[in-house]
Amino acid sequence: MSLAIMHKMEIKGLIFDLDGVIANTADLHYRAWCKIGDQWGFNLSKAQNEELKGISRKDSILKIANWAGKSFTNEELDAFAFEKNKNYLSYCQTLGIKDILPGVYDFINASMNKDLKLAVGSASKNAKIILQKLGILDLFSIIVDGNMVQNSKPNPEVFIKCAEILELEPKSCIVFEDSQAGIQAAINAGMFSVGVGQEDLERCNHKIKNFEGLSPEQLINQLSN
Ligand code: B16
Ligand code: MG
Repeated sequence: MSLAIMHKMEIKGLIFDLDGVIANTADLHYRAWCKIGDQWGFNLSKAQNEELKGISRKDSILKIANWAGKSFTNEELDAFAFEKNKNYLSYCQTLGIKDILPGVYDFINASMNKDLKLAVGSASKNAKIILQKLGILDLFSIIVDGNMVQNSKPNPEVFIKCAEILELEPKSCIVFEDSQAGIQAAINAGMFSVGVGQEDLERCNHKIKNFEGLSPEQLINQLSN
């Protein structure tokens, strides 16, 4: 049996990152971090922000303080992270169906019709709140979020946990990710990875601009080629 056919037959589960894959929230995280940086007279660049994607809130504040050359106690860092989250959630107030990224809703529905098992694997502790606001919380029976894992991406913990709950082998799963840390987490988990949005994502098996017009069959075909 050719490798291509084997791959097609083996894909049984799809694991979606949230911020930047399902929802247009990556810019809101950036805005909220910039507001913290501003207080320290530090400008968080877009390139630095790319390194924060997929990274936990605590690890993000540590990185930003380090870039800014600031040294804080643990309590101070927690207070900044708390403030960032308060601002982030206030920006999320107006989130709705319009903020689901192009084609995602149709792709998810088509995947369910093909009996593929679905999960969300996100570093965010706000994942359920965000999915609720988008109106698609009910689409996912399995959500592994930042409250359920100890280690940030690129550690594979979040995706391994998804596969365990889905009762699938990692090699039967495709991960959709917008961050380099997330792509590396998928590789570390032994899963296929599809980079979403960013042209310059490295080491993923396949890249898509977004899900518009894409069917699960097409995607699995493209992955196999
Ligand atoms: P929170 P993802 C990640 O979500 C974001 O990419 C990252 O920017 C954020 O810091 C992290 O969640 C933690 O989010 O502060 O809401 O717990 O991309 O893994 O869905
Ligand atoms: Mg993301």
